[in-house]
Order: sequence, then C-alpha cells, then structure tokens
Amino acid sequence: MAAGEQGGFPQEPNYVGLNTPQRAEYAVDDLPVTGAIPADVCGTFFRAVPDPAYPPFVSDAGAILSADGMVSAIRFADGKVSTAIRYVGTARHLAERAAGRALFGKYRNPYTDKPEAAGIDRTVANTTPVWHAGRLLLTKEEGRPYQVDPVTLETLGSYDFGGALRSETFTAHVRIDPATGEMFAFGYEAAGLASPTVAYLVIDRDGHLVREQWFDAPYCAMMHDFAITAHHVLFPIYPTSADLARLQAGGDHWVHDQDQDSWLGVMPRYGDVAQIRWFRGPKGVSCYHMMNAFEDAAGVIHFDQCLSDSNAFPFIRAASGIAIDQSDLNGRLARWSVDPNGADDAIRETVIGPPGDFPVIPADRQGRAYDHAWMLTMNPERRGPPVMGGPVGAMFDMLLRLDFTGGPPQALALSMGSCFNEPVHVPAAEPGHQGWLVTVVDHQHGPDAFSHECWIIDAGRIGAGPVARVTMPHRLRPQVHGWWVGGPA
Ligand code: V55
Ligand code: FE
Repeated sequence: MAAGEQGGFPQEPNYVGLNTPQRAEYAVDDLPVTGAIPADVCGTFFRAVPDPAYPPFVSDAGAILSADGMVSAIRFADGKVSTAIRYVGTARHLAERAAGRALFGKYRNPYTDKPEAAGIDRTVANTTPVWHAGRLLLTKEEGRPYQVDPVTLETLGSYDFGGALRSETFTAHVRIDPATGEMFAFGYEAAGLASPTVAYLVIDRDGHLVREQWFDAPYCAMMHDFAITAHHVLFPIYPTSADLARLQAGGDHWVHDQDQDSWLGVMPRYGDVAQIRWFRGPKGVSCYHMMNAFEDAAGVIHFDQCLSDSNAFPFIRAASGIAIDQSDLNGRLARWSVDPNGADDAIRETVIGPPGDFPVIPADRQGRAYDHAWMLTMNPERRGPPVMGGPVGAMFDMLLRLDFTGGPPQALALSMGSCFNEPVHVPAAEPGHQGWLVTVVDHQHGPDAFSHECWIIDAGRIGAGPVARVTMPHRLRPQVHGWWVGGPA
C-alpha cells in the first residue's frame, strides 16, 4: 500500500490527501508545546471528525458528510496538553464493525442500503460536539444525538432527553442563551425522510426538554443552522430541498434550485409556532452557518450569516445541474434586517464582511448586539492552490477578526500549504481581554505528507500569530465543528 493509502478506499478526493481515512483510536499525553499556554486555556477542546471506517459500496460524492463520526479531545491542564480520539459508537458504526464492511449506502438515502441495514439508526453523529447541562452530545442533523462520556470518550447511547424527544432529528447547531442557560434547538425532517416538518425545541438549563412544537417549513429544506435573539427565534430556509420519490429511486437527498425563494421564519422565543412570520429572501442563495442575530433598540432584527450565491457543496450543485466552479462561487457575510412589527415581508440586506465560513462569537454575545467576531476565509493574495480537503474540496487559509464598530479587520494568513480548521473561543478572566482562539492547523509537505498543530491565538490580536503551538501526534482528518468546555474534565 502506498503511503497514506488505505486498503479498499477509492482513490478520489473524499479519500486521498488530507481526506485519507485514518481509522485510528488513541490517547497520547504530554504533547510537545512551543510557547506558553495562557492560564485561561484550561479545559477541553472537543472536536467532531468524520472518518469512514469501511470503504463504500456505492459511488457517493457526498461521502464525507456520511463518514463515521469520531470525537476528538485536546485537553489543557496546568500547561500540559493531551489528546484522544475515538469513534462514536453509533448503531450504524457498531453494525458495520460487526459485519466488517459498509452496510449503509449513499448520503442520507436509506433506499441505497444493504438489506442488513434495515431498521438501524443511520446517523453518523459527526458534526458538532455539544456541551450542555453536564452532557456531551455528538450531533448530526440527520438523526438524534449520541451521548458520549467526556472523560473516556466512550459512547453511552442515542440520547432522547430522557424519553421526551418526539422529533426523529436534532440539529448540529444549537444556540445557548447566555443569560438563561437554555439550549434552543430544532430538528428538520422531524416526522420522517423528506417531511417538511420542523420541531422547535427548548431545553432548560438543567437539560430538560421543556418545549417541543412542530410546524411545516415552506418546503423540506436543508436547515443546517438557525439563530436566536433575546426575544425571538429565527428559522432560515434556503432552496436546497429533498424529495421522497427521488430518494426511493436511489437518487440524491438534496437538489438546489436557483429559482426558488429563500425565507426567514421569525417567532417569539416562548410563543407558539402558529405565530411564525415568514419574510421572503433572495432566490437561489444558500448558507450553512449563521454568525449571530440580535434586536436593536427599535425592535428590528438583524440576522448575520455566511451567505453564498448557490449551495456551497460541489456535490449538491452537481446533483442540481448547477455549473458553478468552487472558485467562482461568490459569497458574503450578509446581514438580513427584518421588522417583526412591520407590515410587509421584506428583508433588507447589507454586506458586513467578506465571503467565508465557520463564524465564531464569544458565547456571552449569543443573540445579543456584538462588537466583533471571527471567521475563516480564503486569502485573496494567495498565489497558488489552497490545500485540498474537507467536504467542499478546498480548505480555508486565513483567519479574520471583524470589527463591527468601524475598526479595521485583522487577519492571520497562513503560508502556502497550511490551512485552518474551525477555531473555538476561550474567554479570558481579565476584564477587557478578548480571550483566545484555539484551532487545529494542518500543514501539507507533499502529496501525502501532512503534519498538524493546535494553535492558541490572542483573539484580540490575531495578526500576531499563535502564542503557543502544540504538536499533534498523528495524522488528522479535517474537523467539522468544535466546542470548548472550560475547567477540569
Ligand atoms: C454540513 C455538514 C454536515 C452535514 C450537513 O457544514 C451540512 C455543513 C458534517 O456534516 O451533514
Ligand atoms: Fe455546521
């Protein structure tokens, strides 16, 4: 076997280079550190990493999104750093391990599965490690979360909030209110495959599911993320939609329609889903991640999102007959402003930042007016190709700090061959200090040669580069999302 190659995996972008399956579980202590780890950085950086355990038996351009979830932890205590990674023991992963081969077919299409997969929960729990009320949940929008022991990374099982959850699905993007500690969440396709049914969920600060209300979206859309304000909950809908007949015919879960409207549903947080007001957005746009949302003094709602002119996933554009190359896909950090007390359904858009993704805000500004935020983007001055990898094909090579008070943006550009995974924000104890960003940086040294570091960056002075760098012990596949849990594990 060639270096970096894994037996039986197709030699195509989902499985080569940075995306080469690793399939390794391990724990390593006392990682080498260059520089000084700030005292604030004491806790665990949990990361969700999709890594397929078995070669596919179908050709599936969306395969990274259905790769088995692994949970990775990078732990910081007393200036020492350790790491561990383990598969999430989903029913799907356990069934495939027992069979010694893949049983599940295409991304979110059970009609392409082997007969042995019938009736087995299909979720791969590979998108976000969510920490709330003392529980670690590995989430994926296609199904319910799995609970994982935060110390051993052992999987405890599928989690349904003590039997309270009715929805078949649960988002990978929850929003935790900084004042109340409540977790706001939702599930789409809540009533089954390709259903337009959305479940709106509120979990109290102690982890009890106290509200579950169902409503129908304008159509069955890929609802990856949403937003809250201090008084409202916002449900954005972009025209990437599912169709049961297409799935039954063995087709793709998602098709994007450039001619269909986007929508923003707005309701009072503690209201009834019958009160949702739908504001009409531009046609054909798409967004995976919202930065934040808030109400201003006049009650106008501002909703900030990493918007693009079409779906960001090349495999979804291909399935939709949309001929836009990844490098030609335009985007922007867009603010949509709507008046919940106004008479019309108009959305006013202003551009507040460049194209990019993986927005990060301080947890205490969730749903509130905010001064600054961070995101990943492509260096406009890069000469040469980006590092290839991850589900969209190209990795981000620049970190930005945006200032919404009129100050200039700050940037941290990596040199050619290096790229960022999504950072987490760690708050600082010192008043006025903007805290720290902790992120995994991948370095490519050759077609199949990579090394990885975990960087700690002063969040208020990102241009100065990392204050500390941790050498990661083994090859890593690209992370999706992370979560910072402060304090001892
Ligand atoms: C995304 C990621 C997913 C998914 C759907 O970032 C959307 C977008 C890692 O899984 O299933
Ligand atoms: Fe996401």
